[in-house]
Amino acid sequence: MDFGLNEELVAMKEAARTFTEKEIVPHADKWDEEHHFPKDVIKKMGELGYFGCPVPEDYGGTDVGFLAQAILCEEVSRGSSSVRVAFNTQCLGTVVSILRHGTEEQKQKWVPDLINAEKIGCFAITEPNAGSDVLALKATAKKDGDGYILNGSKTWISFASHADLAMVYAYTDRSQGSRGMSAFVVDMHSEGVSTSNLDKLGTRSSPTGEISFEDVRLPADALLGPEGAGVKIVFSSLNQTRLSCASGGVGVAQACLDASIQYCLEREQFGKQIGQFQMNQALLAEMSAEIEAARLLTYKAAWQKDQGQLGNVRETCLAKYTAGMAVTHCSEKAMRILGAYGYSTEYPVARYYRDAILYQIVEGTTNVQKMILAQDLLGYRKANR
Ligand code: GRA
Repeated sequence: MDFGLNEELVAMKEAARTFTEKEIVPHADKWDEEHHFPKDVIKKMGELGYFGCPVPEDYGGTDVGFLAQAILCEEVSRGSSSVRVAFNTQCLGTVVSILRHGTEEQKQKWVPDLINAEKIGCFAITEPNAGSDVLALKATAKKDGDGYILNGSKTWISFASHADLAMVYAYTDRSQGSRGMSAFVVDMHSEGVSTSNLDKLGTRSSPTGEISFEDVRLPADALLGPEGAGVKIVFSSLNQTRLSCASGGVGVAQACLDASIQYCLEREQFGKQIGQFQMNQALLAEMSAEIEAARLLTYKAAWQKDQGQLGNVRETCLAKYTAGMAVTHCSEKAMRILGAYGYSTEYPVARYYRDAILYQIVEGTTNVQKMILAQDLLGYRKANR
């Protein structure tokens, strides 16, 4: 067992930290305030290969793996939780499924543009009445000649209003239950597609919206995998996107700890640095323990994926759950250490606090992660596939 990162990973981590410090950190609060989507920065990340880590070189990737991507994702998230979302839209929630289930033509057609961020991606699972209960989604894709006609409404879709391509899940045959769901790659510029933006508490430079599909004509090659494979594709895709939530949570938690340490060393009260007070010391120590645990679980889940275990639902849930808890605890502790300055918009801690809670909601709530883990422990439903 080796807990050290190799030289290549250390160099990538340092380069990502420098990139984040230069391109993201100075602007992140302003972008958040203005609800600005930093598409140019996402494009730069695409050009640097950030989204192509688990992608073979034949499709324009760097093939350095999931662990490498998790490390980059943590560093980026340390600067902006909003920018982190691009790891899912450009790779884990789109490209990884296309690589696993697509034909050679489909891979060539979509993968290079998504990982370069030449095209913006999104993935559309959630509907107004289908959140945790994915199988309750209502969108339909009816066979029409060679292709399909897509109808339905999706909501809470990251990057919806900027997306060129969407992974869309819809029923092709309701009578088949879960086996009647199919996955499609939809050109978002097709006739009948419209989007609208939603407002939210945090992660405000990652636009989130609704998508309406009204009699959208899909060509035959929009179907990913065979008809009916949608349920397998969606759950295995969530098992990859949850990895970026885990590393994203670790990144924001680390940003909370960094800001807390800095403030503890700067601020003086009662004639000494506030870092001298044991109650503040306890908060820092607790934060670092939770972050380290979440980071190790995240590295483990990513490492397993690099060994080919893309069905490691249990370990990915453990990482996502632990990181989600760590980041919310750390953001609250940072707020307590910074006091009124934490609550003010002068320091980024207020943004971390607003962004943190998302990690307990998105890509399967904390309760869903617990359900998956407990059902596996009890032998009711095996998590790893
Ligand atoms: O036996 P079968 O053929 O009916 O298939 C079942 C099962 O074998 C079927 O799905 C299959 N399956 C899987 N296949 C491959 C289940 N898990 C996997 C897997 N990992 N790989 C139905 O399975 P089931 O166990 O009966 O499902 P269920 O009881 O309906 O649901 C279980 C559960 C609650 C855990 C699941 O639905 C779940 O994970 N829900 C959470 C959904 C979620 O994470 N939603 C987030 C949506 S995306 C998002 O938030 C992003 C938004 C922001 C953004 O755009 O970034």
